[in-house]
Amino acid sequence: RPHTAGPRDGVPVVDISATGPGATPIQQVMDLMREHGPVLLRRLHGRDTLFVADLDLVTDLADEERFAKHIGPALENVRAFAADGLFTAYNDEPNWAKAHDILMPAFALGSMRAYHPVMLRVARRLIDSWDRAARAGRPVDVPDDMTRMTLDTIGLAGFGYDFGSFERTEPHPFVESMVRCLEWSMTRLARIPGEDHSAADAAFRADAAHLARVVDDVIAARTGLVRQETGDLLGLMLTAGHPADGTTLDAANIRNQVITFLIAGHETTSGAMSFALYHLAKHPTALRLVQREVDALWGDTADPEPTYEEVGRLTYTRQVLNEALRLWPTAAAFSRHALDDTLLGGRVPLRAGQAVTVLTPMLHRQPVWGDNPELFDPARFTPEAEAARPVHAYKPFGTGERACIGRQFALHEATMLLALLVHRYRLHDHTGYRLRVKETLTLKPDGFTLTLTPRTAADRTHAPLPGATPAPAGN
Ligand code: FDE
Repeated sequence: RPHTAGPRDGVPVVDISATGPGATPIQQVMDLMREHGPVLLRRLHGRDTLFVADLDLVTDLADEERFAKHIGPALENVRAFAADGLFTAYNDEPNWAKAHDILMPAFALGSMRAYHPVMLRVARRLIDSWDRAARAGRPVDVPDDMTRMTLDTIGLAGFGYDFGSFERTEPHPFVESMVRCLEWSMTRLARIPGEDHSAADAAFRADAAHLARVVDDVIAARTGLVRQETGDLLGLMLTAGHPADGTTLDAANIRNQVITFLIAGHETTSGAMSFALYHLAKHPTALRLVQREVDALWGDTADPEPTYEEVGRLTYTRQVLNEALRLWPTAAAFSRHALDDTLLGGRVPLRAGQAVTVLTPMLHRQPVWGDNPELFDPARFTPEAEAARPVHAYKPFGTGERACIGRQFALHEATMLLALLVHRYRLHDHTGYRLRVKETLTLKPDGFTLTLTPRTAADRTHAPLPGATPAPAGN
C-alpha cells in the first residue's frame, strides 16, 4: 500500500516506492486520484511527479504564455530512439520549429483528401481479413488487427512503404521492436537506483538499431536513383524547403521524423479504434445509432466506396470515437513546465522549469462531465454539448502548439474504418469481455476479441429505437 506523507503546499504526497508503478502506471495514478483527489505528488525512490486532472489547473496549464510542453522522463526515454523528431524535440531545438513548419501543411484538414484512397485501401485489407475470420467462425483480435491497419496506413500514406501486416500472423518485426522500445521507455521509469539493467539496455539498443535500419531502407527506397517528389510526408521531408529560408530537413532528422510518425501515428490510433469497438460491443443503443448513420449513407450496398466528403458526414460515428477517447485517451498523459515561477491555478506554487503532468483519463472524468462520468455516452459530443463545455475539459490530443499534428489524420482514418465495420458486421462479444487496459506508454483493451457475422438487408432496415431520442440527422 502506498503511504502518504504530509501534504506539500496543500498537495497530497503519495510515496509508491514500496510497490513501484507496476505494469499499469497510468491506472495506478487514476486510482490514487480517486483516493486523494485530482492533484497529487507521486514520489518514487525520491523522484517526485506532480500529477493534475482538475479542470481549472489544466485550463491554466494551457496558457502558452506561462507554460510549454515538457519532455519528462518518459519522453526522455523515447528520445533514445526518436531523438529530435517532432514528438520528442525540445521546444527550443531548431529542428522542432523547422519540421513543424514544413510538415504542418501535410496535416491540414484538406490534405486528408490525398490520404483518403490509401486509408480506404488498407481498410479493405482489414475487411478481407475479417471476412475470412467471419466465414471460418474464428474470432478476431481487435487491438492486433487495428494495429496492423494503422501501421500499414501510416507506412503507405506517409512513406509509400508497405508493411504488409495482414499477410503476417505475427506483427511485423518493426512493430515488435517498436513495442519493445516503448516498453523499455516505460519500465525504465520504474527502475530502482543501483540495479543492473545492462541486458535490458543492450536489447533496447538492438531494437533501436533495427528501427533505424528499417527506416533507412524506407528512405533509401525513395532516394536510391531519383529524389521522387510525391505528395506524402517523406516526399515533403526530402524536398520541401522551410517557408522562411528554403532549407530542407537533414538526413538524420528525417530518419527521426519517420520513426516518430511510425510510433506516434499507429498505436494511439489503433487503441482509439479498439476502445470504440469495445464500447460499441457493450452498448447496443450506441451501436444501433452508428448503424443507422451508416445505413442512411450506404444502405444495402455490399461494398460501399466511402468518399472523402462522406467521412465528414459521419457525425455520430465521430462522436463515438470522441467518447471512446474521453474514457480512454490512448496517449494518456502529457507534461508541461512553468516558464517562470508561478502559482498554478492561483493555488499550487511552481518554480520556473518545474513540470506538471496532466492525467488525461482523470481530466475526462471531472465533474464538468456530469454525475456519471464512467458511462459511455456519445451524446456528450453533440455540437450543442461541445459548445456548452469549457474547451480544456477534453484533451486527448494534448494542447497548444505541441498538440498532436496527426489529429485529423487519425480521426479521418478511424471514423471511416469504424463506419465500414459497423455497416458490414454484427459484432459478437463472444467471451463476455471484461475490460483490461494494457499500458505500453499507450493504452489498449488487452485480449479483446470479437466474433463477426455479416449484416443482412433485414439488419439494415431499422425499427424505431425503444424510447430513443431522434436518430442523428446524418448531415
Ligand atoms: C502529439 C503528436 C506529435 C508531436 C507534435 C509536436 O510536439 O510538435 C506528433 C508528431 C504526432 N502526435 C503525430 C501523430 C500522427 C498520428 C496519426 C497521431 N499522432 C495520432 C494520435 C492519436 C492520438 C490519440 C494522439 N496522436 C495523441 C497525441 C497527444 C496527446 C500528443 C501530445 C503529446 C505531448 O504533449 O507531449 C500528440 N499526439 Fe499524435
